[in-house]
Amino acid sequence: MKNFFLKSIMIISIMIFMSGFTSRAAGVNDYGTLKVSGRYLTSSKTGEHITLHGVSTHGINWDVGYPYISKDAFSTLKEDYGVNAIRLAMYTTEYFGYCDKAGAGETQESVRKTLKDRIDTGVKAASELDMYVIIDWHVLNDQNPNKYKKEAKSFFKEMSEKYSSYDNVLYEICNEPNGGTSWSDISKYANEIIPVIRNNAPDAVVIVGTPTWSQDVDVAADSPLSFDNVMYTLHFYAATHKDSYRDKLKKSIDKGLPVMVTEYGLSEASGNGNIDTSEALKWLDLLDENGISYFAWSLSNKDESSALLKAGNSKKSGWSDSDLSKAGKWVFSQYQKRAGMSGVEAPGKVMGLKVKNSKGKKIAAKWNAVSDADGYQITYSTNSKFKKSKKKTVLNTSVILKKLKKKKTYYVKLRAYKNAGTGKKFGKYSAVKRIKIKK
Ligand code: IDC
Repeated sequence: MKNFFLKSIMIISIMIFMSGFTSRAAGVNDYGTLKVSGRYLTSSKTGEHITLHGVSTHGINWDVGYPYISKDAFSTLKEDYGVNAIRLAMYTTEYFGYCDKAGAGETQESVRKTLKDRIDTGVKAASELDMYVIIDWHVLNDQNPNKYKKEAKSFFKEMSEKYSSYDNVLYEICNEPNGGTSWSDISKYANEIIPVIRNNAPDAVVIVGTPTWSQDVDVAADSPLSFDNVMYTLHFYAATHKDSYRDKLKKSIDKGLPVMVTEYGLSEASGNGNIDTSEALKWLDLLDENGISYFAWSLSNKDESSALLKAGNSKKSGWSDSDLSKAGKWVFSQYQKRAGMSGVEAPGKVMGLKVKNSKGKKIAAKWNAVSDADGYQITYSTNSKFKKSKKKTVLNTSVILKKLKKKKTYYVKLRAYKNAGTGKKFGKYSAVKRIKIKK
């Protein structure tokens, strides 16, 4: 009997160890701060080359952007699709951006506070999920980053101070200079902003936009900045930007420029219109061959073809295929492939979920085993739509949920998963059970 007990403990410990080892997407915990070495992003812990397969929010000042800044949304991106980084795009002008006049009932201070709170939610969610995150000063309509240089300085001073102890934050100091802004204009701006960031966060990677909506990496390659740990931005929209733009990238690669694609779309440059998956594939192949990181524009349900969710889709996390736009399906299946998640069949649906309220504000849940599962993810909330839900990963077919609120009704659902590459492949959710906490 004693022997059996010891053996079970050993087996369980090995299982727990292995699950921790194989099911966690390799991320910030493994790699630590990122560092630019030659053309590559590398891990300061292991020295490995790292590529980020990320998603950009739409503008975090837009109502089609900020609702997706949450731990639930980011964890869906990570676990279901193999995404390992997020870009928080904060417009400087347009739609009550950071440097715009405030709308009715707001002051510029209150607008800025709201935007900074959203960034904070995003940075913390990414950090808890072991994901990298870019804080993007989204210059677009304002064209020349020098226009709001003073604001940029104080913004990046504050951000780099606030997140100086975070090892997952990267700073993108000007999204897309345009309107004739030259590389020398951008360099002047960067030479003032980078020291401000470095003063607080000496090791943080800084990403610098390039002329003509961040297309001219070849121009930047001719006279790169004198700072270490800097990357240069290239953006492409596959239905508009094709061979001639890839040639610019190739030139910059030949000159050894560290490039990051902090934005790309399958659509036309407008963010709408046709989507071109065959050009997009040529791009991703070229980026992969050269170890370049990329972020898809955008995590939004706006009615435009670059949006990754279907127009008007109401789900804010936990998407399934039918919630994704054409672009979303394509982008996420590419990411799953690269994360080694494809080719793994989803496990079956969980049946027979039973819940009961055990003493001490707890729920005891059990269910039938799914034969091909590596584990289960249980989700519970006091809200029937699972808003503000909690999640727990379990290896057995039962669990006790603790620290619940007395007299509240809880909703519980569950799905099985199989480990797949750096993520998990989930099966369908069980039926939802509800239970009131009395004891
Ligand atoms: C687009 C959005 C669109 C919005 C427009 C203007 O998709 O909903 O109306 O901006 O604010 C970029 C920009 C990025 C653009 C995107 C598509 O960085 O802000 O988003 N794009 O046009 N550069 C090239 C394309």
